[in-house]
Amino acid sequence: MQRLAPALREDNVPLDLISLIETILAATKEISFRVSQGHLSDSMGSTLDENIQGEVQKKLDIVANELFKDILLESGFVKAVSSEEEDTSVAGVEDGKYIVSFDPLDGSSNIDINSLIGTIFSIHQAPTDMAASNPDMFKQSGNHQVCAGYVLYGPSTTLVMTTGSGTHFYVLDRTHGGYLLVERNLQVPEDTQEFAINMSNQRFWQQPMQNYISDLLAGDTGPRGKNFNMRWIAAMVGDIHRVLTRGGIFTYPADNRNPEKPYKLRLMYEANPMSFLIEQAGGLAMTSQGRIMDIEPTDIHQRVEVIMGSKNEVEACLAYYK
Ligand code: AFP
Repeated sequence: MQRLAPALREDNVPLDLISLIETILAATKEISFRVSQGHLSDSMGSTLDENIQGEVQKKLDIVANELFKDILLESGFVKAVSSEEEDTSVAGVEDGKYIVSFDPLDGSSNIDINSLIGTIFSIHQAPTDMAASNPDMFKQSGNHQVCAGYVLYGPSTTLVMTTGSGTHFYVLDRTHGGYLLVERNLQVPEDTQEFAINMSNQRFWQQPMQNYISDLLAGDTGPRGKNFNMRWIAAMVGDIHRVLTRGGIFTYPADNRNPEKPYKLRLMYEANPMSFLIEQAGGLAMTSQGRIMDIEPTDIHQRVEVIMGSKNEVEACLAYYK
């Protein structure tokens, strides 16, 4: 099996970007170790703090956030970082060539129950005409990502990443401490009979999503003429990993629980990187209005509607909005 750096060189990834990716992955190895230690490490449980998103921070959220921030800012490659856990972006070096957005620990509610969690990251070129302290550098659409990926801390620690030449799948080999390529060019099957949505929010959804899910639930006697199964991991990394490996549709639709906050998932830290991975694997990544990666961000913590996965199923869902 091929190691990470030669696999990236084969895709003509620039050497400084390879070094940056290796820097990010060094931090994921430490997180992977802490996660595998579970309650033996002192990172379990909640803090008394809330992040900018209004969510209670877990200790491991903070540990992971500090680790990624420190390792990236010390690397010399990075002009600024932006994290789901930080109020605003944090400046690195003025001549850094890249900016990195990350969700240090996606699926935090799963930490204490020993279920799936992961790290999501997205890399853009740093604009040369803005200071490192300017958060506006991050207002770039997903189309401009040069790399996106996630590390899933599951029974095995897996990395799924794209630099724009397909979506590739690696596993952390603890015997030599590096990520090994196990599958090139993942392909999301075009059709599926599996969907992922938080059903407990059903009463808050807009009518098109209500109608779509109700037709899936009607099964082989309904308009879709086939049965559908449902999965919900409560960590987008886990749900998207399943979609990338065996197909499916994943959605976090708009809802009217709080009129000020119709969407849950974050554009920079969740939706854009996952969209890049899904599209590079032949799937679709949309809102009900268009491609997620076409969105021109107005805020680094912006939230967005998400409908992504198997091409034909995403199209079937979007047809309800027309
Ligand atoms: P955290 O990053 O705060 O843990 O949130 C995870 C998440 O944003 C996403 O990964 C899940 O799909 C979604 O929230 C789960 O939300 P529910 O609370 O609706 O299950």
